[in-house]
Amino acid sequence: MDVKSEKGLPTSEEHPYHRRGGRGGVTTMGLPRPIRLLAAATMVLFLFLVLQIMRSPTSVKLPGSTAHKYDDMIRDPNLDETHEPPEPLRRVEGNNYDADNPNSDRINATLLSLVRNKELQQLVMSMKDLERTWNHKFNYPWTFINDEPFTEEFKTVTRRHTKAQINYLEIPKEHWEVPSWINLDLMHASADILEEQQVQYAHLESYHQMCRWNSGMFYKHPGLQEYQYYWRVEPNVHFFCDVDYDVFRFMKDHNQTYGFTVNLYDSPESISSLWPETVKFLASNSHLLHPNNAMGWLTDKERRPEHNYKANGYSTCHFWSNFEIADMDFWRSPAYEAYFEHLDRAGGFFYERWGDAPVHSIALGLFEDRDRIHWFKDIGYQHIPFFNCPNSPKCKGCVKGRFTDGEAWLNKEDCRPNWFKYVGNEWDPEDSRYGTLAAMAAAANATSPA
Ligand SMILES: Nc1nc2c(ncn2[C@@H]2O[C@H](COP(=O)(O)OP(=O)(O)OP(=O)(O)O)[C@@H](O)[C@H]2O)c(=O)[nH]1
Ligand SMILES: [Mg+2]
Repeated sequence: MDVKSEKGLPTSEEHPYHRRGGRGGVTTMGLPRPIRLLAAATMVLFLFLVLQIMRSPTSVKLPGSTAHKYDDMIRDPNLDETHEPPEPLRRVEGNNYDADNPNSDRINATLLSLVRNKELQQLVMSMKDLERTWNHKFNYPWTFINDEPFTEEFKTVTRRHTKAQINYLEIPKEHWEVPSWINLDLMHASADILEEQQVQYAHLESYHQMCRWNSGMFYKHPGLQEYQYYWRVEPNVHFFCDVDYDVFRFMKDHNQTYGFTVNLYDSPESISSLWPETVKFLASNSHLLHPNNAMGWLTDKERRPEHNYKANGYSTCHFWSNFEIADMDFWRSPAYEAYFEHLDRAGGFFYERWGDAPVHSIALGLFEDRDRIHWFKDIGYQHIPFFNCPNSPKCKGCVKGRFTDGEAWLNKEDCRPNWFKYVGNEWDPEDSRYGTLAAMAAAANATSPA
């Protein structure tokens, strides 16, 4: 712009800045045209960047400060390069994990799937992914459970997809049926109200039964008593990353109770009295609260105040339980048993639509040491419509850092920032929780029998 501007500002030649010129006293007008164009483009780019930083919704990170680092999580931590968690990690060496090795290094753990005969094809998809990425190396047994007998076709087809042992179990009627103290008229009337509030599956009785069973029954099955750890697998889920260590040994060696991949907000309408019932339970059982609990994560009302309000004090944040790698000793503990019993008697599995995800998550957040809850960041996972997709050369088939492939508003459902804020991110070297896993492994090592 070498001409006089309409506002009467001096031309570039007259303007004091230009007259002063750059290094060596060369004026801008003295530079060749391509250099001037380059300078102008650099200036525009600089202004654009300044504008972007000023428009950014989060506060600028201060070095070493993690306090509000994840408030809005403009950058998904799954974009950071992801490696394996810390040692000790058990790997395949020779035949130590062969399916037919009677003295293998496997521990008492199983892949576990509640599934219907009609979901065979979807289950096979899940099996193929998990066998390809992990279990063909470690050969942990599969356990399929159903409220009806499995068909021969189901058995024949599933056997084709693994070298590992398979258990086919049927759920005892008394574990599955609607309990005697539930008033069926009230249950149907409540389902009408839930449906008006757009709560999914409100009238689907089996869905309520499934949620109750997953909350407080599955680990009581006689066929599971020999197992301590399980990896829950649903039909129609996907696994994207090669995992080259024994995840069950990882849980044991690092003193971990529960592992998740996705952390979400729940529909508050489906659980309006879950937190009030929990508070009632705590009133007479406060001694069960773990000193290092995750109460802040459970009760946050800053991020989605309306959720906390509608759920009467609960943030609704939960571990998405269609993926769980966990220690059943926690569910089998007197503390959890008492809590489940209280909830079961209150009736919310049928008068509302309490899910096993918020029930498990609240129990873990209250009664377990929060440092014994692990984010399996390195396990690429999808259950429609959400993902956990890390940035690692071991992963194929998902987009790193993508949380959902559904509508954009679904991104709001991600509750990880809340988890990071109150509990921390064990994978982030700048985070106070970094190194926890190594410390837990040292503690487990110190207490394990020689
Ligand atoms: N055997 C049996 N399994 C069930 C029943 N209802 C649900 N399941 C299983 O329980 C798990 C959860 O059920 P889903 O229908 O996937 O529930 P969801 O994940 O909340 O819902 P989607 O988003 O539709 O997948 C799956 O492994 C199902 O196969 C049932 O009545 N009988
Ligand atoms: Mg499902």
